[in-house]
Amino acid sequence: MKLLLINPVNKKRKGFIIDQSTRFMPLGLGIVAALTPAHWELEFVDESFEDFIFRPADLVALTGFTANVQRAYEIAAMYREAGIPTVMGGIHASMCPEEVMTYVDTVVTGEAEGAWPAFLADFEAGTPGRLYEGGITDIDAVPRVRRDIYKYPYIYDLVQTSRGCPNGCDFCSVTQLCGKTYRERKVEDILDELEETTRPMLFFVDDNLINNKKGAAERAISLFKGMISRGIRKVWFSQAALNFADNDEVLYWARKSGCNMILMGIEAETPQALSDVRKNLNLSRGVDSYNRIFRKIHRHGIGILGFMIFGMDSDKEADLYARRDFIERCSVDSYQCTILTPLPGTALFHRMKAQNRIILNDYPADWQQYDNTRAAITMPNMTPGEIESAMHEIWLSLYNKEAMRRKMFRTLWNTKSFMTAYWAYASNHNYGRMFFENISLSHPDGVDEKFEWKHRSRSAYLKFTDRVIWLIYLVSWKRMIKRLTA
Ligand code: B12
Ligand code: SF4
Repeated sequence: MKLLLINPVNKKRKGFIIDQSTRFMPLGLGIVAALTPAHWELEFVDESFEDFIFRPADLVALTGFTANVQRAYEIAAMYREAGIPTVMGGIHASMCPEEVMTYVDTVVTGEAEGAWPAFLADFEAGTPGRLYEGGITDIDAVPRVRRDIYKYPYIYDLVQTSRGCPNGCDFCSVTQLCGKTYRERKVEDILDELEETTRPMLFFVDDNLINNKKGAAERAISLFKGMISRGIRKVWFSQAALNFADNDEVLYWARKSGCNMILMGIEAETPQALSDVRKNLNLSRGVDSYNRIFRKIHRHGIGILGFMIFGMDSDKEADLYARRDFIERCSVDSYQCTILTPLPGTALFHRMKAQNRIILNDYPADWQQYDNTRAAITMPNMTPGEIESAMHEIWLSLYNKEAMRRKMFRTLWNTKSFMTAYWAYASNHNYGRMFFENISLSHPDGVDEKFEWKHRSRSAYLKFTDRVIWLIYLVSWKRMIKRLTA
């Protein structure tokens, strides 16, 4: 019996995966593979690397973000036409099971651990059901990810050390998908898994690496120390909240074990905008704490990738530009600047639906636009056209080469780390690619593929900093790459 595992990718929105460094292994399918008995032959296809073409199988399993689901349905249609059964799980299937069921034979909601074995047993017995609810799994029952399926040249290994989040922010589906309590894997088990990883880069995909449970900081420290004592040498990244900076020992050991950058939900710089999206975590710390926190993290050589949201209910055009100015001024090193989007299953989605404010509502076709770069809802103070065109200007001003260079040199100054400065710079390029997908060609003053202004001659600043970068390269780059790949 052959099981085909597929990660579909939206054909219209490929900006984020143009660069190899932003093609990530779908960890969920590695878990599905691990839960599948050995008598099944497995084949995995990731559309971030190759366009899918039909290939024979006995069962086809799909995963999918909302923005990719239309493509999942196209692939499922090929197989249904050929009479081959299809099953889909993951975030979109969990939030919209009724819709998904019209396109595939079986839907699995929630975590695969609680449903996949039962589904496969029914399938093998010739009696597969239409819907299986995996719910929330006992964290000790999570199997080791089958990493042998990831045959593509991903740059990062992905590892998850915990699941869940109690915060339930308005725009986020994590609490609905992963539950309200943090479930933590045992440190020894994580270290064993880390020893199986092969890539020099590592991304801990936890939503909050240092959660608010008692002992979370000690757990993190023992993980980082364990990485060092077992000789697990990685350059790593993770998501965390503002409390990441609370404990100097955490920061010290994080850096020592290879932490390069922390991805953090900053969202906004004013209490009003934060309370619009119920970002209570940041409200409780206060927006005045941001810079102190960033400085503390920087002192350990670690960079900050700030997630920022534009288009809160109270936002007027001037507020969007004020947020842009805050990003330029504050010391976040890399920035993801998205438009508030009502992802299905979130509190925001339900509220917007009840208020009849969703304008991208021709489902499933419109799901393709739910990648946080489009105005999907109406706003009290701006029209969708106004917010989109303001965002185009904001993206152009933040992700052109001069702006990104300025940030890079500031990162270098703040962290004293070339590696951190380089990754922050590279991440900004990656986000630039994602945001410019719609606009760089059409905008009269847009930027070219090198992120430089199309109709302006190269600035003296760029010419000068090119030389500086070249010098840095000569002195330290090769040494660093060698150390990284040793
Ligand atoms: C890591 C991560 C990323 C990474 C890597 C993504 C990747 N390819 O893996 C990066 C940083 C690139 C990323 C980017 C984005 N992300 Co993201 N990301 C996550 C995060 C934090 C963890 C995902 C993960 O690996 N989990 C661990 C695995 C094991 O869990 P899992 O995939 O859910 O799989 C389990 C179940 O879902 C199920 N399952 C999954 N697939 C299947 C298939 C079958 C057949 C079955 C039976 C079961 C099953 O079983 C698995 C095991 O229990 C989630 C939040 C979260 N906690 O889920 C957000 C999340 C998935 N991201 C989200 C979003 C919106 C984005 C962005 C669009 C944001 C943006 N604008 O930048 C981009 C999209 C970029 C792109 N074009 O791909 C949303 C998706 C919401 C939605 N409805 O689509 C989430 C849920 C966060 C949120 N805000 O709500 N993301
Ligand atoms: S945004 Fe972060 S803190 Fe808020 S619910 Fe999602 S994962 Fe939790």
